[in-house]
Amino acid sequence: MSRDERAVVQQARLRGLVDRLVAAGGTQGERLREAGVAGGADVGLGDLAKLPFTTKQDLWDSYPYGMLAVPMRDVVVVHGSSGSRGRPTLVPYTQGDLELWAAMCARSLVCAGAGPDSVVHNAYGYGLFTGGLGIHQGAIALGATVVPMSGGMTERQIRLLADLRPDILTCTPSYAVRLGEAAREAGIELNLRAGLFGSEPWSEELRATIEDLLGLAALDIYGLSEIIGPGVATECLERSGLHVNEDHFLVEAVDPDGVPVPDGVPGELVFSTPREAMPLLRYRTGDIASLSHAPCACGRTLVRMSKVLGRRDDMLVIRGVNVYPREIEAVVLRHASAHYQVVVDRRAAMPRLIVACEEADAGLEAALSAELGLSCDVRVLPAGTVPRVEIGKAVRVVSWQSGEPPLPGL
Ligand code: DLL
Repeated sequence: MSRDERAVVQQARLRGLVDRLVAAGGTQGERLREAGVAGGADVGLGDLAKLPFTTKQDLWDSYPYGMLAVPMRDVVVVHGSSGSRGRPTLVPYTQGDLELWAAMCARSLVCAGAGPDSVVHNAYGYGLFTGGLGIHQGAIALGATVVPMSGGMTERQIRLLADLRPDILTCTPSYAVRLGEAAREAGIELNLRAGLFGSEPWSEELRATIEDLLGLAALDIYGLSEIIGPGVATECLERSGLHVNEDHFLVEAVDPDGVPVPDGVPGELVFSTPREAMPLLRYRTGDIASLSHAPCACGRTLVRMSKVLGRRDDMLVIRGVNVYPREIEAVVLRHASAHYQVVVDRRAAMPRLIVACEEADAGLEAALSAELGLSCDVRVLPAGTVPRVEIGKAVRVVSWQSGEPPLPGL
């Protein structure tokens, strides 16, 4: 679709979203009225930046069902986020929301070159988390064959990777490493062509590790429960940014004051979602990335986002130096294996960074200090000490406030 054609669709959907929020009369509707908006007819696409934001706090304030905008009888399923960063967030879906979500996840799979003949080995967790069931329904909507593995039981996963010979793998990037290592140990030959890895931040260096281990094109998929789940944005085989499904999810990148930043400049991603059960206007995700309107060689005309650079709230400030976990990962993977954990030692007044890994060359410590501008302690621990995450999201950064070390042997 050309940009102009799409703008017509986007404007109609934005107006519909505003109408529904005003009619539902909740927090978002009130804020719109305070901003002088009586209905969708009052806004055009160009006015988006003047409309009020919605935040995670708004969802927490109206826990459990967030800003439900339909009668409860129209809700067919509830999902949620793990709440690893705080309280859990629950998100309701109508039948229509599920159809939209499945279509978006089907698009993501198509970005990876999947089609009706594909076999999708889906090792995202099934349950409240949106990863497993989101991709599952997308694969079915595409007419592919989905193998609903969920996370964990790695030996059985390897067996089915060998027996069913899937061409597409979907899981977190950290679990992709685990599967790749296990497949290599078992000496099995894989048939994988591409993988959609997301739900956690990951670096280009981890991409290279995964591509080498699994012999596939490792693509990034981004999403969050509040907007729909996975399928908000996906890399195509060009691997040059994630195409945002902006016909449904309007995207902006804003500075800390909420002012939109130009293309190429990192900002906080803000999405508007028309989902029926819980429509959100200008939801501040906390995720930092930049946007690009430059054309992609694949021919898709959708705006692209960079890989997520970090979260607003997980930037570490160590002795006055700002550093995102992903930047640390990029250096670590050039000098050590993918099993690492960053420990922020806060026991003294001045916090220190400890990079715990299981094998590292002699250059890691110097590289960290040169590239991050920060001296770090590198601790090489016995093999198997750094936790492998089989289910859920990898925890790459832990804090050491007092008492026992967070990893044995530190
Ligand atoms: O993680 C949805 C998802 C499932 C996306 C499977 C991709 C694949 P939540 O549990 O609500 O939803 O967590 C959303 O995870 O705000 C980001 O901080 C982070 N995140 C998701 N995808 C990526 C990614 C799912 N590709 C939160 N890169 C988001 C970096 C990501 N961070």
